[in-house]
Amino acid sequence: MEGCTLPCSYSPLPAEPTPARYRPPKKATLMVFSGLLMLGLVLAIINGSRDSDVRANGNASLDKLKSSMPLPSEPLQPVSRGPSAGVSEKSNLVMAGVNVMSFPWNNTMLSWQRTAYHFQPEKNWMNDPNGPMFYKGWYHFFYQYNPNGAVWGDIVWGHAVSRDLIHWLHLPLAMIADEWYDINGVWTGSATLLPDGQVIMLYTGSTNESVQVQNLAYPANLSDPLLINWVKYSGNPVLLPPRGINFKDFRDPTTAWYTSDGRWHIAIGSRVNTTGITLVYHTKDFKSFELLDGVLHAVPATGMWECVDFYPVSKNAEQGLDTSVNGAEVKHVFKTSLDNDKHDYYALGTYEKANGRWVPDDPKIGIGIRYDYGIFYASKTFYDVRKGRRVLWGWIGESDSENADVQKGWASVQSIPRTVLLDKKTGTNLLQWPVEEVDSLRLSSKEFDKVEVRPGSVVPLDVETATQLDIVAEFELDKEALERANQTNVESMISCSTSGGAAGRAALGPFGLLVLADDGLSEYTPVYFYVAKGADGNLKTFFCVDQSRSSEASDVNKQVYGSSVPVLKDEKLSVRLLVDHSIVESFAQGGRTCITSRVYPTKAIYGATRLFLFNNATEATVTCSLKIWQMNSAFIRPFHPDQETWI
Ligand code: DQQ
Repeated sequence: MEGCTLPCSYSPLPAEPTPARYRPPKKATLMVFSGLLMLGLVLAIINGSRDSDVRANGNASLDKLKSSMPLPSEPLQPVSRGPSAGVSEKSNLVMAGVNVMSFPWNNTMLSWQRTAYHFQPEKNWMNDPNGPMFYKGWYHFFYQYNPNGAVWGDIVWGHAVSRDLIHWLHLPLAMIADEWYDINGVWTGSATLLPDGQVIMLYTGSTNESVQVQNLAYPANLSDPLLINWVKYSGNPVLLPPRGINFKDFRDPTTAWYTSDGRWHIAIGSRVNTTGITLVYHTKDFKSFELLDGVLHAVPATGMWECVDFYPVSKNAEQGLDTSVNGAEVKHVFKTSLDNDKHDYYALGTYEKANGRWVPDDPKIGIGIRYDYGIFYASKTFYDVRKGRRVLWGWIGESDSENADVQKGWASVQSIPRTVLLDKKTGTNLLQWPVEEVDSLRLSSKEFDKVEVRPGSVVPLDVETATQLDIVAEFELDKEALERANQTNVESMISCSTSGGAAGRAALGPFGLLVLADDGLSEYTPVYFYVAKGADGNLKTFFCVDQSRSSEASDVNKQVYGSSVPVLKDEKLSVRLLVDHSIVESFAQGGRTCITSRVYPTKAIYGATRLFLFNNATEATVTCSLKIWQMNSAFIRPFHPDQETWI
């Protein structure tokens, strides 16, 4: 075991982290520094005007729409519990430190927010996905879970199994906090399936003195396909924070990968002062580990790195790769979750076999690009040996108030699992797409062919209720308007939010869909494109979600999310949306850019939920073709032994 026995003292490490390479054990490397940067974002409150004639008129100007704000009841002052406990601030940083008025939520409204086909425990708090794997015919999903309430704390491992990644059976808790080395929390970890059939689970434990250590667990009975019972290794912990690393900055071991030196490697997130870093260890038996020299990756001013993920993607094939695959046809994805801003970032690069270095394709990439521009954190992939694909899970937190979470008795959902492939057309990003099994929930569908949406108009789409939908849409801007459009300084737009959200009008946008809307458009959430012509004559496309009018409640996040998205020559603008009550997952251009939002309407709920097209461009008419499916609910329920043949 590397490091010292607890409690131990730490010595400084070199200020400049270096790339990972093999080295003799016991070299001190990093320096301790405390302090977390919490980013407070400004709550966007945008007024509009109500126009109840919109649906009757068919086309009405979006910029006339207004939302009526309810009268405040009592002031709400969110209390941060994460940093005091070391990790996992509630994800809604937008509201942290901002005084907002709490909305008088009633049970009818809150019950509607529970999702129908996203994974959720029956009650209480959930956060990170842990140890996903496919084993003996079952997908296993573990997750960070508080069995005692709807806020983060008392963390143990929840466990569920599925035949298809959509319908789930809840199993008993896999691991509880019952040893000195995890008594303050059984935190995040990953599974490794060894070629001889062993299942290795490495996870972070928060000890009786709140030191972060790595522990080993394994199934009690490998012939049980449900892997119900887990054994914690008697020699735990298997890793202590190395000298020079703060004892609260050492967590979340990855799935291990095997290299030609005959050893398994794992990565663990940490930091040196404000530089986020990833340590790499190698091992032969998962009981004794050796720290490698340097780091896999480091980026200054990014703070603590959580839930690092490291995996290969194929440069040519449309298939996923097992975690140990490497070679000329492979790129390696490095992903980290920034504790500072609660976002996941990834970068593509090459993992050099000879020296164990990971070299980013773009030396200037820094922390990389976002997996998802909305709420999506602490994600983890696994290789699905059954279908030969890499599957990504992400924790989707709440963006309402903690009071509301306590009232409804649960908090957080998991994303629909996404396949991950390299975008072969650009070579610079990944494509994320809902696993094909979600299509099995599709019920009746409606198609709308070439709907013309004139500048400044809203068009209702008659799909009856619109709380559980799968929407596939393509948009085309009229060519004349594209040619006529003036060139602008697109760089000055910077982001979706600085271009004024869905209400900010320009020649070529915004245009898209209004989801989770009510008939009178007092509440609606635009998911939209925004095209601008740059000074060089080239078009730049943004993909955004505007939550500013999503709810009449004021104690929910009203941010505008989004980013620019590459649109290649001859590509149409395309989007897929999965709407499931309070969650909307949006995938633009085949999954090149994704935005997940949590939406908490007060009126646009149950049978009152509607769907519209809108075009707030001043010049261009937009033509849209869509196919929209009503979505069934998934079976997500407790397991009973007589259901073993289920599905
Ligand atoms: N959540 C876990 C930690 C991890 C954090 C604790 C990320 O292991 O760093 O619940 O959300």
